[in-house]
Amino acid sequence: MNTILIQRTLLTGQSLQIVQGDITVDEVDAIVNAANEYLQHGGGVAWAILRRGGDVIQEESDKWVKKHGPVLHAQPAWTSGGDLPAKYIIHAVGPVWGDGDEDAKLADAVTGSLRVADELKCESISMPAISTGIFGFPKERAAGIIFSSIEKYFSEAQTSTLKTVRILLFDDATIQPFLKVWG
Ligand code: AR6
Repeated sequence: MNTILIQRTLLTGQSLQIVQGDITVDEVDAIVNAANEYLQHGGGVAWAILRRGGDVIQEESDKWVKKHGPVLHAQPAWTSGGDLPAKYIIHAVGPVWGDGDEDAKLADAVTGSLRVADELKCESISMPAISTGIFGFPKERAAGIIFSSIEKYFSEAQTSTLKTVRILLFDDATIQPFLKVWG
């Protein structure tokens, strides 16, 4: 079961939540996958999404890359949710720690995901701790960037269908730094 640990209402009206649990069972319009640029969902949260959501997610991902090329940080891809409760999966590519310009790339992946969710007219979205697993981004630093990018996105958006943004965290080693940065 996914549990809200803490939440607040942004100045722009959306509810921002930190939720403990498993993103693959979250009942939202869209979940974000922490993907790589070729959408080869072999490990981490991507693997968990594929396992529960079915092969159709990899098939749709392969078609996307064939059509559009490798996925850019600022322009996430999207597929159906397959067998997941979520209608859509937004495949965001975060930076690999050490590749350079990581903070800006992570911010792009977060705001890009929110923009795609708005294009898909979603009211709710869940996002994992992008880049903080296999890609090695330091967790506290990622938390600060993820929170501030979300606020910046809404403060700059003309309109948004989004009402709820859930930061969906799986493990204690990630939850603690995110709660610390939250304040
Ligand atoms: N629900 C929510 N969060 C989860 C779940 C889950 N079911 N499972 C893991 N996490 P990672 P990255 C957390 O490594 O660092 C893949 O191979 C996990 O604990 O999934 O962006 C992709 O295909 C961590 O906090 O993503 C890419 O090649 C967070 O999700 C590469 O890994 C992100 O960890 C992307 O690496």
